[in-house]
Amino acid sequence: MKLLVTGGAGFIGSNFIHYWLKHYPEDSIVNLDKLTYAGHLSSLKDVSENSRYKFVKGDICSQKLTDSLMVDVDTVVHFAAESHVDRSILHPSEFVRSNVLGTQVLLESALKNKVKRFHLISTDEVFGSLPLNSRTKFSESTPYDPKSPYSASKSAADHLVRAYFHTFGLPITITNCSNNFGPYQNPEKFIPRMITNLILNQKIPIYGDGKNVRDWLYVEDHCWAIDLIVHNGRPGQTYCIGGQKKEFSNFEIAQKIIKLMGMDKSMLEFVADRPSHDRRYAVNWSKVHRELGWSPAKNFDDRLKSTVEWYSNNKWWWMPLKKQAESIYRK
Ligand code: NAD
Ligand code: TDX
Repeated sequence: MKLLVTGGAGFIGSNFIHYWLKHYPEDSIVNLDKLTYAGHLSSLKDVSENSRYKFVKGDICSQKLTDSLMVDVDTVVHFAAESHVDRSILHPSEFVRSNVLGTQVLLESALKNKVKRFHLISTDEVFGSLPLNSRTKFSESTPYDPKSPYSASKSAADHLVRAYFHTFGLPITITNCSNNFGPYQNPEKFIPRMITNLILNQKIPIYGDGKNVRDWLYVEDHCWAIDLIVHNGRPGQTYCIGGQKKEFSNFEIAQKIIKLMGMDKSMLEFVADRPSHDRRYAVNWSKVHRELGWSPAKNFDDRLKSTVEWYSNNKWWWMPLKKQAESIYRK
């Protein structure tokens, strides 16, 4: 396969590029990334000299550029987006530009160049929020009900991608996945923020009452799900990907991290809540399990432990990003 990966210098995209080059020695990848504050070539240091990998710095909103890059690829895996909910509350317009317009520009190029598969990475946040203490989960048939400018922009992208399937027959697939965690995640996000704060002996801030629940998906498990869907998923279909068997609140996760790092509860601090803070996400991933045999390879506690180890052993990667990551929270 010849892949165009967008947003490959970000968290999930860089993990995906590592994964794909390792598992598919015949394939080549072009990585198109604008290198916003969230894109880091340091995440791709190990593969930068690989002859099957090429980096192009550029914007997915540039039709001329995306047209030219798609001439020679058969598969598009589209990660590029503004991805941070807190930032979307401060600056919504960039979310509409990259997440909505950027996706439509890519779809146009994919159609012109007759790509064999256009895969969009979307989020479970498009489905809104679930009540605490309920057993309900998001699935492929859950109605859209986005609550933040981020999730609204991702919803619009999902609708556009499906419209290109119905209207023009473009062979698309979409994954709506839950919260990812693992190596190379920006320290502005919850799990890496907690770990890196503790390494620096700083308190860890919990929004509101700490009872909010997320469905945590280890990034490598997510890459495997995308792999299965890009190869064997049915065109036009959406697949929900989640990682959790047992649910944990943000407070419980913070306590697990504190324990893994040998610290005590005095490092926890409750702070003001995020506006319109979605209460609970939970994903029913039975479709991808049933059709393609996917399930998370290890349990959450093992994955959390290896994530703590990765951040402890790779300060060179996150330390230069930490100051900027924290500055967003002072606004
Ligand atoms: P990220 O913020 O770490 O990386 C995004 C990447 O996209 C960056 O490298 C950035 O430079 C690039 N980018 C942004 N705008 C661009 C543009 N206009 N042109 C070219 N490149 C651009 O994001 P992530 O956490 O890796 O998320 C990847 C995708 O997965 C996103 O679409 C996000 O909505 C989705 N997603 C993420 C999570 C999660 O937990 N991280 C969960 C569900 C879905
Ligand atoms: O300091 C914090 N304290 C805190 O309590 C931060 C940064 C977050 N939180 C809470 C808010 C959420 O309930 O932790 C939870 C996770 O927060 P984020 O890491 O910001 O993720 P979330 O808002 O859930 O969105 C993420 O998952 C879905 C990704 O950033 C999105 O790109 C993805 O679509």
